[in-house]
Amino acid sequence: MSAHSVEDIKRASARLRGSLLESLANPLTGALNEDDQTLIKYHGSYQQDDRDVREERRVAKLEPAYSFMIRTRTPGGVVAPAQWLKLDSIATRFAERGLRITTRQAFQYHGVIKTELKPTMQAINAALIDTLAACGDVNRNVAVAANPLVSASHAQVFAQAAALSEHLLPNTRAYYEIWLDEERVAGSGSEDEPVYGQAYLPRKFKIGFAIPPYNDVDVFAQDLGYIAIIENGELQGYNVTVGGGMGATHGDAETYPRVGDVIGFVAPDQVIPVGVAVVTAQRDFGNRQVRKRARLKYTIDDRGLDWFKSEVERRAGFTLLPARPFAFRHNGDRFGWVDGDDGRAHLTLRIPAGRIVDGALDGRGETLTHLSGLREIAQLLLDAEGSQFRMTPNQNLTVAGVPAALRERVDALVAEHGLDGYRSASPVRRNALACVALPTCALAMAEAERYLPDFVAEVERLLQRHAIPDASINLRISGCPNGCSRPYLGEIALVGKAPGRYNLMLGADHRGQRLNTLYRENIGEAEIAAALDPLFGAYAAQREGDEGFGDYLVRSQVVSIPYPTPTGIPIALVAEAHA
Ligand code: SRM
Ligand code: SF4
Repeated sequence: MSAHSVEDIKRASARLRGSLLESLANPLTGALNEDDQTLIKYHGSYQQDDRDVREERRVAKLEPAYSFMIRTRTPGGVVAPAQWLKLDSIATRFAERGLRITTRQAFQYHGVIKTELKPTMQAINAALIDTLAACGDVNRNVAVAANPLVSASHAQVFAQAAALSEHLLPNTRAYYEIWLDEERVAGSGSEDEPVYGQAYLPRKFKIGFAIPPYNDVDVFAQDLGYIAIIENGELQGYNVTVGGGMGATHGDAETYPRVGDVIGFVAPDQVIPVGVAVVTAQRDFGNRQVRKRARLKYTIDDRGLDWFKSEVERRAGFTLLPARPFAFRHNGDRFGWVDGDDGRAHLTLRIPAGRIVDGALDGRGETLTHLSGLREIAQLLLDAEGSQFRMTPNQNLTVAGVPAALRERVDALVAEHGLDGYRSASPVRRNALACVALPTCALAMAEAERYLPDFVAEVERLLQRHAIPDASINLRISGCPNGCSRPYLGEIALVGKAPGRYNLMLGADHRGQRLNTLYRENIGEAEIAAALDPLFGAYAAQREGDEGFGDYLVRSQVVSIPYPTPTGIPIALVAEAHA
């Protein structure tokens, strides 16, 4: 790793330029200079290497098989059919393993080699999509409830989220100079960054907009969340949440997942001012000495929620009103067709672990044509005004705004290309999430995406054994404790510890409001099945009504979690949510 701290690198980078141009031009290595490996994140890319072949290349005295992951900035995960076709052709031409929908409604490309980084970036921008600030210590892709076309106020929420995303973009022209050959002009390298300053934020920052009763964005996992309050079809404003986050480090009690706190209510025209107030308060008070303690959740725990709220109100110039009641039903997706108010319909498809490929899916032998199928759907919708693809925060895909006249043809393509898995998949399979993990993620300790098919099949087998195949349990796997699949909000979660070994976490609810807790530490596949089997048996026999698995485990004291969560939602609002 670089001898320089991330804080030093940011400050010395001339607004994120560093020596990226030189690094890209160096023909002697597939890697970047060390400091540039940090800076390229702000441009939406990570240097990685193929961990499957790391050892064999080391023995052969070859440098690691370097390549780059590129992540788009697509607020709310929206792309038009014409953009879809371009993104698809980029995947086919420059990347490996197809298109990957992320847990924040972005696309990731994996396996782009250094010499093709710039043409790939240019091709993405030619599709009118950018990757600026998709990674790094800045506000990341803004997540938005996945189907904002259902009614006018849903569309309004999306528009506000997109405006906030634009407002929080860095002002630097570095991105355009490096990737799009924009000419350097006077002032270049010292652009004014009123939101970020020259050191950007202490750490990554995430924002999500939820529309009850669905909590598909897992709003309580966001640094800053907006819960839309819609009454009689009219958007009234938002409850604001602060301080959510998943990341933790095994064995380090100073780090932990945390659900956000609701701090009050704002009107629609206060969305940007309150957002800027929260971001700049974190910029000025976040921990810049210890990166592991630099997220907003720790700033709030270290200084107190009341202090943070006053600081936000002082910066925003107004007082937050008391939070309004809301009720979440589920943090998964709604699969199948949903009718919009305007006669158009929206079809949500299950995409296993978000990976869209032609060929064999990681971890499974079966050959798929999902990439081709979605290409044909995009071609069909090219001239259908207002039709869109919308990625969900659960790695699935909504084909949105389909005119009634095209619905049958969409259904036919979905069936022809095996995209109709959502119809037959068990509820547990439909809602399962897994982060990327191996072979690309440098931080992975165990498999996640590649293990998901086997693990889901095992859970299905156990549920079948207890005659509850339709139990709707939300299940998540992460290859390490960083929590990219938001595992601590899973009713069942595996968090990677070492190859083939996981911490088994249990007891979250299925509304994304309560964190789970450690049930068994560092166990392998057989022990996980052995631990779950009796719990499923007891759940089958003792559950009350439509009680969720996590709620059952808490009620029956199999796991002990204070409810409401210690840092969580005001009791009055939880009571309302359960009414
Ligand atoms: Fe993540 C780091 C993948 C959503 C918490 N995450 C990484 C890196 C970049 C690994 C690295 O730093 O070298 C992973 C790249 C893997 C690869 O090969 O592609 C990675 N994170 C992902 C994605 C692709 C997971 C997925 O399977 O979909 C998601 C991309 C989201 C996006 O489009 O922007 C992704 N990451 C999340 C989420 C979920 C969310 O945001 O809703 C979290 C938990 C929420 C949070 O931030 O607290 C998350 N990722 C982390 C962390 C822990 C941060 C922390 O506070 O400690 C890291 C490690 C870090 O930042 O040091 C990390
Ligand atoms: Fe990688 Fe860990 Fe995130 Fe999975 S949870 S993608 S293993 S950083």
